[in-house]
Amino acid sequence: MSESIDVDAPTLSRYVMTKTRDTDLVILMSALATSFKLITSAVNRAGVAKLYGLAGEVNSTGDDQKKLDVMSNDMMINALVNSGVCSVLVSEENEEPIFVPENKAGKFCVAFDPLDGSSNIDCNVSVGTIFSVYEKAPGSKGTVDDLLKSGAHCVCAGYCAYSSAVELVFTFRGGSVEGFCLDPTIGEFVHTRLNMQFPADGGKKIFSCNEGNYNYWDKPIQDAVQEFKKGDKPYSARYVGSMVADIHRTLLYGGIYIYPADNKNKEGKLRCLYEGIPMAMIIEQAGGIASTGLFKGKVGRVLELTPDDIHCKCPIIMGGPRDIGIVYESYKANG
Ligand code: AHM
Ligand code: MG
Repeated sequence: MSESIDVDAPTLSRYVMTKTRDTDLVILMSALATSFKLITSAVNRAGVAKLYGLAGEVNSTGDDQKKLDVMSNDMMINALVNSGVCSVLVSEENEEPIFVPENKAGKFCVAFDPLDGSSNIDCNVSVGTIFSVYEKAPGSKGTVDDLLKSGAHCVCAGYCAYSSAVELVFTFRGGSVEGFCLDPTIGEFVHTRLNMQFPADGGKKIFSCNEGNYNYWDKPIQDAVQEFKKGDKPYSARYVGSMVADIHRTLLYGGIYIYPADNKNKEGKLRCLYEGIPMAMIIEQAGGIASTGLFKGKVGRVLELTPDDIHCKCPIIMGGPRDIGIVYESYKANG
């Protein structure tokens, strides 16, 4: 029998069912996986189906919406509302939260960026979906307060990268980080990366940031980035401009990813609830560090932030001790 045919495929649903007896969580993960497959199909067919370009609307943060943004958002909302296990949905593409009708409501609240990296859509560069999941407080009918909690309350977080392959990476609270590839021949996510770990030695010497913003950064961040470029063997610069792709590479290869606060954007650019917290949970549960850098008077963890608005932003500095240490040293040196 051919070795490439797996008669015992370790699928996503099998993994989830072995990790939890919570059937609502099994249903939720299945609904999320369905939406990722639908988004994959739209992204793959974007050229032939004429899905590139603007939809003519702006989203919650004032960005122009692309046709694929809108479509991916609808795919996620439809899958999650009809799963019967969600009460509140927060999407980057919707200014207001979405409340699931009572007859379909369940215990989860999900925040997501349906298609992150929109600026890369039309030139066929990797994009991704990012999500975080919370549970309603006992007795709550489902309000935004069920989501406006620190990362310590996040029960599941992950991302799906749409690239040369489609990869889903997620973690349950307190658990390991696991990776699944979409096998197009069976239409299922298959477990391909077990217990993903941030490289213990810091991994490849890579820094990833939008250096075009250099003049807006504060001095400690400027100095740290200069430090990465010093010496005979300077770090390599790698920046896709799609957070999912940049974080996926950072998790697999190591290095540091930086989107700091700056003079123009005092809170950074990335959204706390559906970009910062889920990625921080992945990086930390894989053994890395997810810091805000200096933010609101202190240097803290992204997972300690409590969002005060569903679309609020936070600075993000993620990597291992070797490289985050260089940023911390720079804060010390600059007083
Ligand atoms: P988006 O949610 O509108 O796509 O913006 C988020 C994206 C991230 O994926 C990426 O890391 C960042 O914006 C890039 O920003 P910049 O173009 O300022 O470097
Ligand atoms: Mg986005």
